[in-house]
Amino acid sequence: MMEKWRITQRLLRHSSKLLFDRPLNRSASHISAFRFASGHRETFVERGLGSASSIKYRRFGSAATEIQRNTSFSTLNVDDISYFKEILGEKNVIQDKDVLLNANTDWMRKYKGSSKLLLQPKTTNEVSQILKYCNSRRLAVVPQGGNTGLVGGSVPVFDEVKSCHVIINVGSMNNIIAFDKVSGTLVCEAGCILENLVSFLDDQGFIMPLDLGAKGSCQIGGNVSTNAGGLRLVRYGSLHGNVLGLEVVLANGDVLDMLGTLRKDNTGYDLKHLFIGSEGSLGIVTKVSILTPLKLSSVNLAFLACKDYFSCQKLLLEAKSKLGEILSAFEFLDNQAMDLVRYFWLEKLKVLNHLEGARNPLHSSMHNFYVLIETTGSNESYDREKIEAFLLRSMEDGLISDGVLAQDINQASSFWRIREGVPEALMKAGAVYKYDLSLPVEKMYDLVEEMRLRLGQTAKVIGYGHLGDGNLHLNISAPQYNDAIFAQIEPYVYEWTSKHRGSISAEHGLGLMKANKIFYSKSPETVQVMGSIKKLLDPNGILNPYKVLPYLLSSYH
Ligand code: FAD
Ligand code: 2HG
Ligand code: ZN
Repeated sequence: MMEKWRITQRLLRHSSKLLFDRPLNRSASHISAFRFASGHRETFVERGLGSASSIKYRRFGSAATEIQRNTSFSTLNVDDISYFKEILGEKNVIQDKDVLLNANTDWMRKYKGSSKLLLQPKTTNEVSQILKYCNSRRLAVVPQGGNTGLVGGSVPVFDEVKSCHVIINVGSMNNIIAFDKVSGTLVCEAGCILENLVSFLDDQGFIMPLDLGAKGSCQIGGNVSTNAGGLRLVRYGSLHGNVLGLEVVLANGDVLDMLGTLRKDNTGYDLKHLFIGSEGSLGIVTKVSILTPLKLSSVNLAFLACKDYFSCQKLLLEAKSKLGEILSAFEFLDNQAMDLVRYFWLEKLKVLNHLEGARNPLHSSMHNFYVLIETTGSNESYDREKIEAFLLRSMEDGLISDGVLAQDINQASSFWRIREGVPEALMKAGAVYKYDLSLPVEKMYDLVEEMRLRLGQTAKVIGYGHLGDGNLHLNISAPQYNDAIFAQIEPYVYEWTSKHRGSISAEHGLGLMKANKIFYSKSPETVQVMGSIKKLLDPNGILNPYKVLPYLLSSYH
């Protein structure tokens, strides 16, 4: 059996390298190059509602969001622009149409606002002055980071008639403030791009405790504000555990200095947690202090095939018990996801004239499921032996039908590229209805199968995600957004998730997409307390309106 395993490795090493090699240092352009390529459908509906000003709402197929404009916001005027220019300087007050088009459109091209103003502050003091001013003028504000969010939280909602939204991006606040090697504590400004922090830490012999496919564009402030999960949460835990401190500017301009670097601090309420995952609805994160793990020398990555979902589950249990402390990622994708990503790469390679050798890393044409298992430890021979013994045993037990262990870092990167390429492939494939669910692992894939039965041939149902964390990314891909398809999906997916005591947002947040769906995962009493906190910290409701909380709790007329 070991021989079969080794032969598989030899066979596959070559073919996978041909197709999936990528530069090790993925730059921001890796993400942004494909950002605005797929089309989207949008409809505008205008209705007069008696005495209120006419209410206009935008409906984007799958978003199908119908919200009422908060009429208490002011309209942006020339005096406002002059004030912003005075405090930020001309070049940081952006009115350029092309730049604004990007800032108004989300990564999926599904949500689109039409704000006329993007502000790029360079210091906390500037953020404070902007917010103080916007609050006194009742100008709505959308905090934006790398704009890679997947729930419509990072772009404005209204503005076609009445220009009242100001986009604030702290991307120019991108300095590393301090790094302490003994404790592994990094303190930096919120606009630092995640991948730049990874590179900085790499030189110091450390890593970031989070990793995600959007690392080339997303900012640490955005990561904190969404409580991003990602590929290594199974090992390093969530940002609620890793973030040691924050500096946050409140709606009224007050600066909350909670930028501690201590592991332990039980002096009353730990308010930073309110801002982790609050999606820009309570304040703007300007600085972050985060605990970073040491970079360990031995990393192994296996790309495996499983015949059914039950085997994936058993493999997870086995990996937890046999790989124990060295397990650092456990991801899965089904054959529909693999198909999509393979097609996507084929198309790209066709363009590049490199079609030869195009296939997935496992030589037989198709398997039902694929699993990536990564280990990270400090002893190369011991770790290698451990993972090889685990793989051999799992093959003998029939949990793995085929597999390959990466032979070098380039090959490992090429395997990750397949997994990380799924969102991009989905975005390129047409319309996508995206659901990010926390569910008990044993139930998780039942939903994918049920959705396939419900939708028949009308759409492709794709299941993949962070199996090690019980996080399913259910994606439904169709040529175009279509109300009939949408009616088959919602509210069914949310009801199903709620029935199984899951969460309708495992890691992407609620944004605009799910602000009104919060009750599927939170009790009315809990949501009421959230509303009270929102009102306390942002009494005029200027911060990221229409997002996160149901409309009536976040807008006060
Ligand atoms: P944005 O998209 O700009 O904003 C997201 C939200 O945070 C918005 O509500 C915004 O108002 C708010 N915000 C941004 N910056 C600030 C700030 N400084 N202060 C206050 N509020 C702020 N997510 C995961 O959790 N795990 C994944 O594995 C993952 N993989 C992804 C892969 C791809 C290819 C893509 C496109 C996205 C992925 N995401 C993933 C989603 C997204 O990248 C994360 O949510 C990320 O953390 C968003 O960071 P950002 O800087 O782009 O924030
Ligand atoms: C990932 O894990 C991201 O790749 C995106 O969270 C998930 O596309 C999605 O649904
Ligand atoms: Zn994810």
